Amino acid sequence: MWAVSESSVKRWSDSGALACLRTPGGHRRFTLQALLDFQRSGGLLRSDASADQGGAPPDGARLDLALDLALASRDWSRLQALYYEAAVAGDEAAGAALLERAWQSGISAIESKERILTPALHLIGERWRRGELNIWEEHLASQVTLAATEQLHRRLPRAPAQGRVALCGCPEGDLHEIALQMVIETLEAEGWRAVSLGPNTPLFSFADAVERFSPQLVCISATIVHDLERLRRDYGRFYRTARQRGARVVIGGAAFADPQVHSIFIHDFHAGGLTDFVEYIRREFPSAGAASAPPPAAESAP
Ligand code: B12
Repeated sequence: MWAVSESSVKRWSDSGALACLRTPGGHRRFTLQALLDFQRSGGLLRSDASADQGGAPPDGARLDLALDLALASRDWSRLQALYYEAAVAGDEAAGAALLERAWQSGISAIESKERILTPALHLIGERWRRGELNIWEEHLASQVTLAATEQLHRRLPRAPAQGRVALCGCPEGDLHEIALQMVIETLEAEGWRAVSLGPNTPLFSFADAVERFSPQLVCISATIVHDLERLRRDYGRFYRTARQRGARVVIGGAAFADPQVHSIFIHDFHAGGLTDFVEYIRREFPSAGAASAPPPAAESAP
């Protein structure tokens, strides 16, 4: 964490500057709070820490420290900023590590998605719009996000399968697939089989897929609308097919803020985010278990 030698840490703890607990066998144990207190009180700076390494701690160690502090104090804007830096730099390992450590510190996968990734991506969009970010940086950030969130998702527990199927996709002309992936991961954590049609799926084809998979749920994520008239034309058949097959239709995404788009997409539920979405599916499909709660912070990594 501070890139100092073991003997420095022993010296600080023996002098009482860095509080420690002793195991029955005499080993030192440090609570996160004790480390943070020591750091805040300036102990690290006053010590001969830099001399151990012949200078200031390396960037990696400083980043680790910043992340630990932000996680310990649930400093969401700092966490967003740290994630933003990793994403725009195309640093998939750092993005994945941030999500992993957030999980270990008791932040649920949904909370990470809603309170860290989403605002960071919105900021990326805003900076791109203002000409402060290059398109390639936005592309890198998208790739990092898709990979990092999937990496964590693969390692998390899932509720037992209930034999339920959800069909998910973005309408034709919409290439924004990150929210879609978040929805799919959320469903899988809840024990659903989520069939992804991916971004840019024509609605008439969505309707065909409903006939093929007979899902209980259809989830549409729309960020932008490409051809409003075409959507208007195709949506009617899609919705009728979904209803006839007994599927509920859930919509979400920035495109539905437009009243014209909203009025075309007749739906059963309009999700503002993932939290209200999970509440909805748990309420409407009650036997689906819950697996998205994080472990207690004291527990070891999953
Ligand atoms: C990444 C990105 C891209 C990437 C997408 C890569 C990928 N693989 O997905 C690329 C580079 C392809 C792209 C392209 C374009 N983009 Co773009 N993009 C973005 C950016 C930065 C992030 C999008 C994102 O992933 N957000 C994160 C998600 C998780 O947040 P969210 O959508 O709000 O979703 C949350 C909730 O709404 C909800 N939710 C969403 N959907 C659903 C669905 C269900 C069922 C449920 C339950 C919940 C749910 O859950 C999420 C969880 O928090 C946004 C900025 C922004 N404000 O979002 C711009 C943004 C959306 N893009 C924009 C634009 C203009 C474009 C282009 C037209 C640019 C161009 N001239 O080429 C193209 C259009 C491409 C196309 N045909 O779709 C504009 C749209 C403005 C507008 N309203 O018209 C934005 C807002 C940027 C800006 N500030 O101007 N983009």
